[in-house]
Amino acid sequence: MSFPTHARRLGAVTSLAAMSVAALTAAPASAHTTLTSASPAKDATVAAPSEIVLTYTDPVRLPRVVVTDAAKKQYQSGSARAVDNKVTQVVGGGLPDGTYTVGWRVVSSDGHPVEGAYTFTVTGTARPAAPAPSPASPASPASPASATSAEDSGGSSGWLWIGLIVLVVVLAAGAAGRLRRSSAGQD
Ligand SMILES: [Cu+2]
Repeated sequence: MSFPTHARRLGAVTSLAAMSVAALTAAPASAHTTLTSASPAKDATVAAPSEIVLTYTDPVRLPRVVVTDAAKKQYQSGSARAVDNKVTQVVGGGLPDGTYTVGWRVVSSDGHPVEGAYTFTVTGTARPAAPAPSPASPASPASPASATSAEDSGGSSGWLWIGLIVLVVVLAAGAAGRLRRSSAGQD
């Protein structure tokens, strides 16, 4: 007697639950934010950027941006900042030429996390080859330094030479003395 009533009520509750689940999943989906534009843009070829700017359809919170090259090396510097619907991520150093992946994750205004990734290419980066002429100037003081070290290492042979010169001087003095004596004897 009470069983069919209970069953009917259970059926009603179940269908109501199913409807509300459908409503919950359908309604917030439209409120999910999406990435509308990015700088550098998706698939763009650009000079090395100093920052990544991501623009969304709605205000976002708790942004996280990771910039990686083909070798998975990361280039983001510090944390991403979110102001309204814009996320800014500073990129450390100059990006060498290559293809980079921007991986991002934000929390929508409806509380749902949204994430995505895209790539862009850097080309024509001014190489840090500019300091190349400067190694030439430290190189010139380096050569006298290596010359003195060469003299230092030849120290033992230097004493040998001094001894040899002293010997030559003594012999020459003796020869001069003999010459002087012999020439004096001739006078
Ligand atoms: Cu959502």
